[in-house]
Amino acid sequence: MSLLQRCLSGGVPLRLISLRRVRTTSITYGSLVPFKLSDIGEGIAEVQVKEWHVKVGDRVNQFDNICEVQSDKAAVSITSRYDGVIKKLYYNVDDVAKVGQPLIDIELDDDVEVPSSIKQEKQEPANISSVEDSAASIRHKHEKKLATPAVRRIAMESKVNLLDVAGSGKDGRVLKEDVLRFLGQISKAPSNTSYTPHTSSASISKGEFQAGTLKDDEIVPVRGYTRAMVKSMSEALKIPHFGYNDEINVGRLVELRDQLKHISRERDIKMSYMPMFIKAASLALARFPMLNASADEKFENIIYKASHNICIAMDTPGGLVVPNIKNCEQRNLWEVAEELNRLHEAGKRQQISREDLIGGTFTLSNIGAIGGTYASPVIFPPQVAIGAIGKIEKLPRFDAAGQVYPASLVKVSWAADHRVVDGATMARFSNLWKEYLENPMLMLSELR
Ligand code: CAO
Repeated sequence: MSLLQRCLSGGVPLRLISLRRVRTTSITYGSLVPFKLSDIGEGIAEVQVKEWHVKVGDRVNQFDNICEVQSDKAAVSITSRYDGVIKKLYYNVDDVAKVGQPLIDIELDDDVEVPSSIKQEKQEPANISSVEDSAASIRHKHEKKLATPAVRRIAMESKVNLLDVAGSGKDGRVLKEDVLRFLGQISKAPSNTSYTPHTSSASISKGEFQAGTLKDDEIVPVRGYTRAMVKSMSEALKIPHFGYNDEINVGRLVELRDQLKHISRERDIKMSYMPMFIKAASLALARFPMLNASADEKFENIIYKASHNICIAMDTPGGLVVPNIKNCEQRNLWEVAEELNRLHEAGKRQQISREDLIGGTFTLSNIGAIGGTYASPVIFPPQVAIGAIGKIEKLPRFDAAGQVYPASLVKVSWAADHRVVDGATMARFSNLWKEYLENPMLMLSELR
């Protein structure tokens, strides 16, 4: 059956066919095809292999998940372009794979008609059609249930449609036990064995070890998010930093958050302090757009950005990553919280997309979620300002009547590019941000 016939008979979604602009030929293969790592775009030349979903000998179909890779910009799922049997994996987990080089060898099914791009691929490195393919693969991730070939086989043999099965694995991946649970062969309660991120290299990259486990020197390759940190922080060294610190009384903010707790449960959106810090920053940036800005390369113009794409420094198993919440100026508190929840969950799985990492205009770093009072944050180029928030603490302060009372206080440490922002501007911005947080009703009254 041709690919087009399979498509019309429902075997392959038509939408994907149009995405991939597949050209078919009548050539049949029973031969070994090297599946090359496609050009992922953005000038990415290499990626780190994070996880294999297949092994040698596995049968795969088009669009089955092959592996997860991580560049210094984003995590990407690679899916198969072919039906066939895996004959070779070129890399181990944590190896660096080069774009345009073979990732796996697949022995194609004998009776398969193949897109002409396969024929080309045997002679040429990854090209533009590969970009289309990888785009289709990524889109496909959202349109089809993820499962390994082995699980697909169990589902097929049991006549179970995977779309009907709730996946408890990473990204909703359907695991063997999900199918068995669906068939009533194991108990209903999901097991605790659902996806746990790969942590061996992650714990190393985060510099935290079990006490006494390091007996010899360990060489740790600089990979993934840490590579991006090397680049951006080296660039940041060129920026003359100006620092400014203040103390905020967040007593009313703590009350507000307590009041929102039951709605938070109802809506299933975690409302931490962070969305409030972010929203207050966006409101203040509307009055101080020079802090939501970047300079052009020769420093001849400063571009004030209309969108408040506020970056959040995020501590993840893979290290520091700084995704951003787009258009905070248009979102209410719950919408900011929802986006933060989404990014936080993706960060825990090291699955933050490229789209979430690009285009940031201003950064907040809530180091107080871990601890500490003050920090000296480093600007995230090409931005011009960053704020680090310390831990909320109960400390004695005087009220208006001169009486000591337990105040909920948090310290903020700002850093700004002194070529663009002067100290007085930074202080005025900080005062306004502080006012919104000390009087949350003022902040809420300004929300659209
Ligand atoms: N003071 C006191 N408590 C705080 C706090 C603060 N500044 N910030 C967060 N908390 C509390 C939260 O309210 C939450 O408590 P509950 O479970 O009772 O609600 C708990 O700490 C955990 O918060 P969280 O981390 O899940 O959520 P968040 O939205 O506050 O923060 C994120 C999200 C991603 C910013 C945070 O998890 C994080 O990664 N922070 C580290 C940032 C970092 O590494 N900065 C350094 C950059 S330079 O290397």
